[in-house]
Amino acid sequence: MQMPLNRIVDLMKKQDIDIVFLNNPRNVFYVSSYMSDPHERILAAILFKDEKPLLFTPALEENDAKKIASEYDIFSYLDTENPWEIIVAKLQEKNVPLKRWAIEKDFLTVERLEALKEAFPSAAFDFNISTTIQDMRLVKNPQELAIMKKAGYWADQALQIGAKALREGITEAEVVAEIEYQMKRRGISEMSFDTMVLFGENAASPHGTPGEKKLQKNQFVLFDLGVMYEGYASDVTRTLFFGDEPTEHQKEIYNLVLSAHDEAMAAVRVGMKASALDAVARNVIAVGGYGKYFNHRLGHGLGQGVHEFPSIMEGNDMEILDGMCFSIEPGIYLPGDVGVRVEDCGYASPEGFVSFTETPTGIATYLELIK
Ligand SMILES: [Mn+2]
Repeated sequence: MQMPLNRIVDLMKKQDIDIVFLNNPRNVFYVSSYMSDPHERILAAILFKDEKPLLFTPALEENDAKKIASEYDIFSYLDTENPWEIIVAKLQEKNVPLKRWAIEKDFLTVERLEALKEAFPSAAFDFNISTTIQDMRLVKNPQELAIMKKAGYWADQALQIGAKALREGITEAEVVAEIEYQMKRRGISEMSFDTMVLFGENAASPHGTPGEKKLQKNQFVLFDLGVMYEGYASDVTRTLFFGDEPTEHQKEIYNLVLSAHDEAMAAVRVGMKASALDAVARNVIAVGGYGKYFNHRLGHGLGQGVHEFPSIMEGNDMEILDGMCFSIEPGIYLPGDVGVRVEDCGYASPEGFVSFTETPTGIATYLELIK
């Protein structure tokens, strides 16, 4: 598969774009492999049709960037300098036509755009490269998939740590703290979102907040978590049964969610519509009598962020492509009673869905994890 930088240069030739200006750090990472959060400073990748691309970094990052973005000409600025003057001077030095610009309309601030317009008064800033990159990011290449598989491995590890921390009386917040502490000790510096651990009826809110609730026997424990690994996110949910024997009601809800999850996983085909996949899981839960308690979409895309495109939901007739990454996460939420969700993320392939996470999914998962 062609690398992102080359694909964008091809697009520039086709669309007659002279310059692509990227300053969303995720997009900069996507085209250069250099990842950084510059905060209020400027980080930019600047691409041309026939010239070596430029990477503009704060001076303190120049050496790090040189090690990674080897195909770029790297230049930088000090905090005491005006970054725009340096960028403009560098571009003028290039002596190439800079008539048509592609910019990130969802990211470039009005202030920065005005500075560019002032420096290049006869240029057109009309091409929105954000949507192009968003579409490119829908499909991951084999290297990206390999990294995401590792991110999934660490999410599985985090679930195991969480399961082992469970005991009567422990609070949700304490379990969260234990997971994140142990992950940091293992070198995972960032979770992909706030770790969620919810006990019993607290899990009936799909986006609940862990707090002081103490764990009691014979409750469900919902874990929803993920890590950032080499710039990519993982995301997994397991609902564990903590106790001796689930009630018939608990089993009914759990197994219905699990069937919806399993049937949706098995139904994934390259070329099917996202909405059709959502319908597979939704139908299982509706037939089981709990349709109105599955009150969110089946899944979301993920990659460098934990919520990207595509949305796996009713109304989205986008075709699922080979290499598209997304979650399958049906749930049933009965207010004041129980909440159950089972989630795996993976990608569509000609052989079907390939999951990034491997933690078992049955109602006895807790026992399997603490073995
Ligand atoms: Mn998710």
